[in-house]
Amino acid sequence: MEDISVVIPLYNEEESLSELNDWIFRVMKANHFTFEIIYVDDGSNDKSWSVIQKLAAGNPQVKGLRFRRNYGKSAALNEGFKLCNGEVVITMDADLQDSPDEIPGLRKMLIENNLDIVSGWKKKRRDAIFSKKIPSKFYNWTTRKLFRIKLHDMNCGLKAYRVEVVKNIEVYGEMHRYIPVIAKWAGFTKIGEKVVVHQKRKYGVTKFGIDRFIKGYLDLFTINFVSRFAGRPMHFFGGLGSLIFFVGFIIAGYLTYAKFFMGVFRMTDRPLFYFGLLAMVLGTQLFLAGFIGELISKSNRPNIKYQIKERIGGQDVKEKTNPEWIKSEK
Ligand SMILES: Nc1nc2c(ncn2[C@@H]2O[C@H](COP(=O)(O)OP(=O)(O)O)[C@@H](O)[C@H]2O)c(=O)[nH]1
Ligand SMILES: [Mg+2]
Repeated sequence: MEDISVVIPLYNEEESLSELNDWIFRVMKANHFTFEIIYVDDGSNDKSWSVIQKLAAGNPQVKGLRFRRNYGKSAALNEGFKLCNGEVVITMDADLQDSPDEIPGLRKMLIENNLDIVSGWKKKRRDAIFSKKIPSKFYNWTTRKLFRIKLHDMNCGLKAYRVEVVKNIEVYGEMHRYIPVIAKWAGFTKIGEKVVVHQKRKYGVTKFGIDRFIKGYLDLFTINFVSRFAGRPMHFFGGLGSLIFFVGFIIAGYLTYAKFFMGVFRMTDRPLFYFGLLAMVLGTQLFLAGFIGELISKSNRPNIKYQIKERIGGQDVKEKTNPEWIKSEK
């Protein structure tokens, strides 16, 4: 088992890779760490993969994984994590914006404070102010409030994990932005933060443009919603649906009463009539959505992974055969 696994997701970073690789080697050698570097090339269409092949030649520490097409940073991290052999897993960006010099400090903090995750904090961020810094402040604030995780820089690429953490979480979609949240649900709650240096992008261009605002923002809702209601959609849709239906029903009841006992005949002239109608239809729809959601989540149940921290004896029994005496009974 190595001391450190470095996982590097990348997309079109041919110019940065060998400089980054040399730098990591220097840091590891200087600190006498045993290590591996796992590059995950996410369907780059530049020469990134052939650079990685060259770096790997004669260096057993260098490992690589290449996707056939671009799946996104989350998928790359997820698959990279599966390969890790180290006790401590470091993730970092490939574009030289994160400094390998931070690795020993992150590892030290993780081990000495017995943490699950140490997340980097780009306190002095060397990026564009309007497209990166301000939106990022906003995201981090929202995420902090929503999930009660005290991190200033949730989406920092530079992080250190205990290996157990990365082996037990699933990062998919665009969820790499919220790994500390995912880890927290899985029960890895000891999350620390360390200020790290951040550098200007030296080569190439940023891969996360304007669309990341929209995606990131929607993911925030998804992650919040899924965390609360994925296993019980009826509690959300059914509850809301019943409530709205009930309001509509009361309105319809009142209008009916008005018609027969108060002599108000032209119900369809009243806005309230349409409102009541709409509420009842909408409520029924929501209720049905909850019901369908429930059926879907039931049929997916076996996929839910419950986190088991330790075991003493006992194993999952996959198959169960009837004992002898049942057969002999007839
Ligand atoms: N695997 C993978 N990595 C990506 C993708 N897009 C960006 N990256 C990597 O994620 C890191 C951060 O991306 P970057 O464009 O620098 O984002 P920025 O620092 O927020 O501007 C870099 O190492 C990129 O190569 C992608 O689609 N897939
Ligand atoms: Mg970058």
